[in-house]
Amino acid sequence: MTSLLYDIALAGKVIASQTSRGGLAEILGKTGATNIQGEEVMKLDELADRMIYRLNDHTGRLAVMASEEQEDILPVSSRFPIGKYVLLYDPLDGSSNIDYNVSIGTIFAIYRRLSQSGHGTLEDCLQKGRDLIAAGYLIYGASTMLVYTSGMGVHGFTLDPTVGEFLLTHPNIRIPEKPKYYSVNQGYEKFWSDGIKHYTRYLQGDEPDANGNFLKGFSMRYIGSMVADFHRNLLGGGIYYYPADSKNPKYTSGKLRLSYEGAPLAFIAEQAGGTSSNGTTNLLDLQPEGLHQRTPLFIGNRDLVEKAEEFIRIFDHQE
Ligand code: FBP
Repeated sequence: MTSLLYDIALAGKVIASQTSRGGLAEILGKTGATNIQGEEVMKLDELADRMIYRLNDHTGRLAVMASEEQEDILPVSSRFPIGKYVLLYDPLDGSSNIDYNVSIGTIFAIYRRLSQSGHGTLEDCLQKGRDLIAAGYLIYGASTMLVYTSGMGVHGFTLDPTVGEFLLTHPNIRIPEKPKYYSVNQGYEKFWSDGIKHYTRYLQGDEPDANGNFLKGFSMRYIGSMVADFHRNLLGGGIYYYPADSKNPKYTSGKLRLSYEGAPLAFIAEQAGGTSSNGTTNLLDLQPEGLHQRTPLFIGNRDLVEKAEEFIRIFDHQE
């Protein structure tokens, strides 16, 4: 598994070498294609997707892969040995920010295969987050970082471009008990349920909880790249949420994908002392039904996530 993490780190270095050159690298803009999500594919989405696949399809470590950019599972070519691990990934998170030099990232989730032998299957890719053996993300920002967990704490590494290596800079990351931030696209407020509207006013300190307690009010920060918003809250304390909304018929059950966005970040949050929810259930306990299944998502400090569940229970009658 360590070698698999190295392969992912190498893909991250290659992607970082492109993102850091931005307009110089002819890497900005759209390809003109639309992906399975119905989203316009950015050139960097395509490059990152190809890079991660190519750097992992021949190593003999993987049985199957799945990507946000590809409709179906990605079997390992029969030309190469087939391994025991399963890799799911969002090659480029925060695509809408690529052309604006804003932090973006890559998210990955690693499972052990369930199928006995031969090519991996869809079932291998539809495992609950509780069965993750490792998960992490790369963030391409002021510096490039790799943050991961294999169930023994969360550790952050920073890419030293002078030696081309990720060096340990953030050992054993713990979400600070005292949160500072809430992160949500408040531009969509009018499309939210009552529970989410009341909860957001609670985070702003404008409304009490069920026990009549007011918060002092948190600072709102929203980059629009989940990896970057999650990373800030992981280090500074806070909650990121993307609830279901009525704005887009596609997002009535949330925008973000359970298998390669929600579950891996939920595993990291849990390992760092935080938690996650879809509004009623921990994301790690959700059984994915489809590769690109969407979910409402609340992730960060445990008490803030549990508070979200409480407001949803009270105002949206979701027992
Ligand atoms: P992708 O870029 O991988 O599709 O991820 C979804 C995402 O960009 C998140 O990173 C981000 O938090 C969210 O969507 C932004 O959505 P919106 O523009 O609706 O706020």
